[in-house]
Amino acid sequence: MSTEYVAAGTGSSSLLCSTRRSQPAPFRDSGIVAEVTRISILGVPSSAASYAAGQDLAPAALRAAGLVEALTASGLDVHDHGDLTHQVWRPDRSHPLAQNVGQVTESLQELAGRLEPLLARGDFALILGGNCTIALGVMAAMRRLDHGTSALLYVDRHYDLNTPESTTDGALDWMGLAHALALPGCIDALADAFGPGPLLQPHQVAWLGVEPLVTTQWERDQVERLGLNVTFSGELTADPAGAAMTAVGQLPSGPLALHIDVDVLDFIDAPLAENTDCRNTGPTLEQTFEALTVAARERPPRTLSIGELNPTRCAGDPEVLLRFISNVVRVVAAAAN
Ligand SMILES: [Mn+2]
Repeated sequence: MSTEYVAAGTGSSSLLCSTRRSQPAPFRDSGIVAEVTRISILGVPSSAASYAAGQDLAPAALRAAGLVEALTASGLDVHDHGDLTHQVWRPDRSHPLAQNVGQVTESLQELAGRLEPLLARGDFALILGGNCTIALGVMAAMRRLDHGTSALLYVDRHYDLNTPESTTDGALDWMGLAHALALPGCIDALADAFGPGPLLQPHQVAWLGVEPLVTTQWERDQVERLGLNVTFSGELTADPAGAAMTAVGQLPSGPLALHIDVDVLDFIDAPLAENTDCRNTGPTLEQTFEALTVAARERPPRTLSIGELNPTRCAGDPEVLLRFISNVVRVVAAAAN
């Protein structure tokens, strides 16, 4: 397929350089200059779990808009490992309620396999999706590390707890955490793809930014039944730092993964997400990344994964990609120092 529309908004990386802060990220106030953590970047250019093609173009769009240069310029030791297998969504008429489940599973296994050695040597990993299902590949790699009970701060407008039985659209990108928890009705091939038992126990996840109006009854029933940790969109918008502290405080103390679905953002403030329903609701880009930065300072994470960014959405507002990159740099710097 043509990737021509990737170029939208990518010609102004010089603007990023002029607006980005020029000082290196400050070290923690211990008075000791810490060793800079190596930052490893992996792209997962897949839209197989989407409603349509588009998210597969996000890693290239972020790089073209200057992501790597912005991280390097902030004093970080950055290693870009390139992209995993490119997958473009197409209708899967053999599995209408779990579209492209084979491709999705292969992509996540590939991600887990590539990520594990990077995490094992102590790198911080920045994973550029792709779909929100990448969080499963990240948590699979974290589990293989065996560094204690890992934790996932999942920043998303949705719970992603649907199953092929709870909805009719067949898009796996809002079924990922259902499969991580191995909820009833999930596809075994995906739920069992990372080894025995559920990939995650309910207490290992804290949701931040959920909008109750877009949850399904099935999802609300699971939240109630399992006693899941949820901090809602209204709380995130009213007090980003407080909401982040609440969510992090709910998690076990092992290695932490941060994940953001950009559909948590008010689409009019930051038109980045595949989902265009989030207009004039939800936190701004700056509020959301304030929360992520506070979380990263409170408990330095091992990974940050980005899901559901469709670069065609900001073709008319290319600067939003530069704002997004500046904020990603802020979180990575907070995590790495
Ligand atoms: Mn979402």
